[in-house]
Amino acid sequence: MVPTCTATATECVPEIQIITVTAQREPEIQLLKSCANASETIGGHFRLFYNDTEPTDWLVADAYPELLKVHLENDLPTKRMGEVTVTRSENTECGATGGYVWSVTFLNLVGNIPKLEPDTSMMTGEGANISVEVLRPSTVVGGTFDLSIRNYTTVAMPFDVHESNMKTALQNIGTGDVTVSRSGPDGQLGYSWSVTFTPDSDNYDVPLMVANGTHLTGNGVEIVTHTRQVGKYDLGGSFQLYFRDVGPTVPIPYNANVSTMISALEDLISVDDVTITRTGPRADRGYTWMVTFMQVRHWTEEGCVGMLACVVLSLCCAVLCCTLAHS
Ligand SMILES: [Ca+2]
Repeated sequence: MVPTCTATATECVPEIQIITVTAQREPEIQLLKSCANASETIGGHFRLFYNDTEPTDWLVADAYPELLKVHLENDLPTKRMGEVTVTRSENTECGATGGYVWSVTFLNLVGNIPKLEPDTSMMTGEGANISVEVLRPSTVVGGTFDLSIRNYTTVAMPFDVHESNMKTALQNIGTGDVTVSRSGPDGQLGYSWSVTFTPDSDNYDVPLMVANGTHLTGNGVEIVTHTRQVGKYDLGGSFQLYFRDVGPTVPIPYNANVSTMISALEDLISVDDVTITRTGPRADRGYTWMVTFMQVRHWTEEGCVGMLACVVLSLCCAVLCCTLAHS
């Protein structure tokens, strides 16, 4: 009877690395500047549109900042404006009387924020108008980045690169087969990508990708990579054997040579003499030992030597199984 022990890599763990782009939120500030032709006096009313919604109520041309705040926050449908702060100062660049600058800070809105659009048709004073300028834009991520692995660098990829394009860019620098999934964006248009490396015997614990974000734009923009799951593939570690419920043997390395295997088995009191042939390594670094029992203790009436039983000690992503080859 010849039990055969085979150590086989059956399931491996893919490496998963995460790339994340973030930026720091910075509230947008828009300036509303009222003016008219030189030596005119500004009066009447204006109102403001935001993002094509219904406008605010009509506001007096010299509206106090508190009044503008209340109307911006409450008049616009669905209150998408969120909270704002408003300050007001005289428009010293304006030659007319009654020109003001309102500074509106959007405390809640993120991403691309449309400009407020004034309706000045009810203002008085020749040439009366309100201009809008963005003093400080809300943070949004833009630009490009690249990734390096094993000193090979991808082409530059846009800040929102589609997963299939990132897959191609990575595979073009020799990563092997990868799958990419993108999530996001967050309020600042920052995305994150999860890259899964298909493990094979040469490529499983992949070096961490290095991200270069020097061409990304946005306040405090940052790109980081980290390993979510370390890839595993190869055999390693050791195992122990029992024979006729006797054991275990000393730990036997996953790649034990014939003499190591023989002495481990013959040290069992249930085994006197075995011969072993070893084949391998296979592509997964596993070996097969064919054990022929020349003499064992306590030959049973059935004449059966029984099965080798196995205990696996940290054989990485491998299953050690004993199979009966023939009797
Ligand atoms: Ca790794």
